[in-house]
Amino acid sequence: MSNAVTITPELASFSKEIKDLNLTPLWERTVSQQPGTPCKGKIWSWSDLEPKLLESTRLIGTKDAERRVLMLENPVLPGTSFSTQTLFTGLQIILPGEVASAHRHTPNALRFVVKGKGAYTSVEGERTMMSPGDFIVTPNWAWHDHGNIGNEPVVWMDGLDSAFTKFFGATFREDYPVDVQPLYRSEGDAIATFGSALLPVEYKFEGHASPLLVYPYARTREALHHLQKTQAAHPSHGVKLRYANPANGKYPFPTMAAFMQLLPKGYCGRPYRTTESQVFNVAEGHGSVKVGDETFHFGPHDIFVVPPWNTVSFDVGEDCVVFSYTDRAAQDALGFLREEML
Ligand code: GTQ
Ligand code: FE2
Repeated sequence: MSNAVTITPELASFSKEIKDLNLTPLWERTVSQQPGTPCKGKIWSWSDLEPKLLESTRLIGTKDAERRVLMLENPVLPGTSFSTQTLFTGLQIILPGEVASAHRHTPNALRFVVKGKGAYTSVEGERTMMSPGDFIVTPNWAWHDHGNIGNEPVVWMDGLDSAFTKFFGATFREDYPVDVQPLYRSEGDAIATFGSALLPVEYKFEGHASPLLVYPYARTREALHHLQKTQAAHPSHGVKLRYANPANGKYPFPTMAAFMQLLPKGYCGRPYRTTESQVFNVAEGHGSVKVGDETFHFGPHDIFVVPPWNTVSFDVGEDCVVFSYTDRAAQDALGFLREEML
């Protein structure tokens, strides 16, 4: 509904008078009542990203940078660190022998491993090796540090809900007293405990984020390829699975959802829109995606952003596997989520 109030001279002078009292008449507001934001759809191609990441390794170390991250900012949000109004997207690179020191903070973080082998992340006393395509969970207020014990650079994408902590005025962080936190769980404990649709007999979920620290790509990929053979693809999403918190079947974070989808060779998807902010990272394959009025051609490791209520449709000439994360968990919990196929 837009207002059609005729502003009489009396109303105009009334508005002027109350301004000094920090009051504004609602009948004069011009804010949009439609879904969506000023954010733009955008793609960052790996051919632009990789050289800049490598260049940054020659200019700064993890000692100084703490995290060597290039933030992907929406063109309408320069200086904010955000790729949409609700999501942070960064690309982190770590060289052999480097350590990214231990800290914790109120924002939740997810990692999607892009390229390279030999890096680990340690979360609350458990170390996990990172492989391309893995989805990794760093819950709010969990101590975490990263390192590279291999012999090549390792790159991953960071997705944070720091826009939420900022919005609420609840951004806190703390450094661990030493660079590398002590390990008090064995590598593989989380996946053995929570990664097979089994739970410890007396387990009660009391956290906020998924206790499964890593969702390995090999398993996700196999599931998608199996399902591609046995069932019809969704008209808009192809074969798409949601990463679940194994303790409650919900989202891995109270704010963020994550997905992996397989778009089979020749797939031409129906346009779809959602109130979610969506960030995609291409794991495999080349194709194109239409976001609003723009068509982006994508290949492996490209990252693209679909702001709320922008129409999105996929068209691929070969099998593509695409990771994404969104603010769906928060919107679902709050009752805001809306979506439609067009
Ligand atoms: O790896 O701990 O991209 O704390 C931004 C903030 C990564 C991290 C980011 C962080 C991290
Ligand atoms: Fe962090």
